[in-house]
Amino acid sequence: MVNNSKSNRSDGGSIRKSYRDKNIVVVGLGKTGLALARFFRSIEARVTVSDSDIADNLGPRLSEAKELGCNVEVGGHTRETFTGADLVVLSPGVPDDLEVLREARSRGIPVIGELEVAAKLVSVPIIAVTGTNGKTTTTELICAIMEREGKRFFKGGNIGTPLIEFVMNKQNVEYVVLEVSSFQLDTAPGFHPHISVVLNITEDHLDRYLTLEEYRQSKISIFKNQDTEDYAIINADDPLLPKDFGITAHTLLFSKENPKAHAFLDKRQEIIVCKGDFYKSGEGKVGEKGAVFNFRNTKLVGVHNLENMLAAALVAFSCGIAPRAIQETINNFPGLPHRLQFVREWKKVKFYNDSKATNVGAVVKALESFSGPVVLLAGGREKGGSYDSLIPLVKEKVRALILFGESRRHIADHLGDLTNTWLVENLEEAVRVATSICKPGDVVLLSPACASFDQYRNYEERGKHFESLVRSL
Ligand code: UMA
Repeated sequence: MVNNSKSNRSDGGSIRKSYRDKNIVVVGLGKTGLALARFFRSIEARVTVSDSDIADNLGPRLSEAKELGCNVEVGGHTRETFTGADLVVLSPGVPDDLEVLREARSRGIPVIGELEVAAKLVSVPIIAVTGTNGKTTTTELICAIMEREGKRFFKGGNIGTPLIEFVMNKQNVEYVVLEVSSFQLDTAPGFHPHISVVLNITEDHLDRYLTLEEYRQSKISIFKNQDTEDYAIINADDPLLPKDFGITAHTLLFSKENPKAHAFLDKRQEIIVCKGDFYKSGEGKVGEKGAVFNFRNTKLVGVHNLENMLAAALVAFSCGIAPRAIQETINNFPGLPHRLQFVREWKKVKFYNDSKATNVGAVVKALESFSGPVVLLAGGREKGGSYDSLIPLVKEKVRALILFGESRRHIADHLGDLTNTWLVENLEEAVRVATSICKPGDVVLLSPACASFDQYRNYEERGKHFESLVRSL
């Protein structure tokens, strides 16, 4: 059971004071950079914001940074700015191996990320969710359960609102629930969540990490500051996750099949059973055998969402939340946009938007969720992973593969011989081809395995475009 006095153990006042009059360089002027600038200016630090982009593209954020009294450097990061700093704080999207950062570090100037700054100022238990896929859904599920239980919480991190915004607003909450990316973990050496969740690890971001092992180390670093009073919630089925060895926190496992796990699905894949003594002292006391939940009325599609729910249920139990709130969440959670989202049925063909599937692992999960023939639309900007894990599923389930965007030829080289394959310029053409070849009973699935940046601003824009094309059929 969570001890509510537990936190990242801050003496907020003295930490804030220690920043006063310091020269702080904030790198990146996106959502995070601007929130950092506001925070540091509010406690009278001297702030320089440095962004590699040009002023025209930074728009109102640049104006606000100036109004806050920050010095601004745009169009690149200069050595002088960094070597004159007392502290450098990075936005998550800024690679932490830039030359200017190396130079600063070599002079003993600390270089850390926003999460490191913010988490030290949080005085309630932090629940942190990471993994390659399912982070956002699991974070939302945890928050939905908390809402049903009447708990007060802040939801943020990679999901959208930087933690530093919460720190500034001083909201009165019982928990902080964070989605945490590997980028954020890399620059937060002191991060100490009370409950950490690692959902899965598959290839992603290999444009930023040299190897899968480097990426894995980044993800599992979430456990490194946890102690025996903390909880580590881990997917027992994932071969890349360390189970309990080397983890000091109380380890809770979830599994799609293993009844020895603390939460698992039974043979009908319908029921979560949570058992063990970790929740017994809480309001969620449910007896020796644990609690049974059914998915009869759920709107969640896909096996991966069952895994996400297992993890969320373990978090809830660790917080002493009553089983009722978990079952109600299973029954009512609507799913998230662009994640295996049902769009419409047209001529007995079901269309699904899974634009958020920007890596191969996510497409594997999506294909595993359908039994019938799938017309798969994939492509975009590659992140450097291998397509091999898709081979058996494409052979088994994909009746046609329609590839679009920058990566279409490369994907065709790997998967094109396995099924009927079309190469087209863009999504518009992909939908046109899909509608000309699909048959009643098929699923047409946009699950791109790639980022969207070759043709769109983000995956949301790509998903909305797909939906509008499908709705106008
Ligand atoms: N920039 C530099 N120098 C560089 C690189 C970038 O100055 O070398 C500048 C860019 O010009 C831009 C700014 O940095 O102006 C952008 O910073 P950012 O990429 O950190 O963007 P934010 O708006 O601060 O959003 C970040 C997260 N973005 C990334 O990790 C890429 C958001 O996650 C997160 O929601 C937000 O902080 C609040 O915490 C998004 C994401 O794509 C959703 N995350 C990745 C993912 O989920 O796969 C990890």
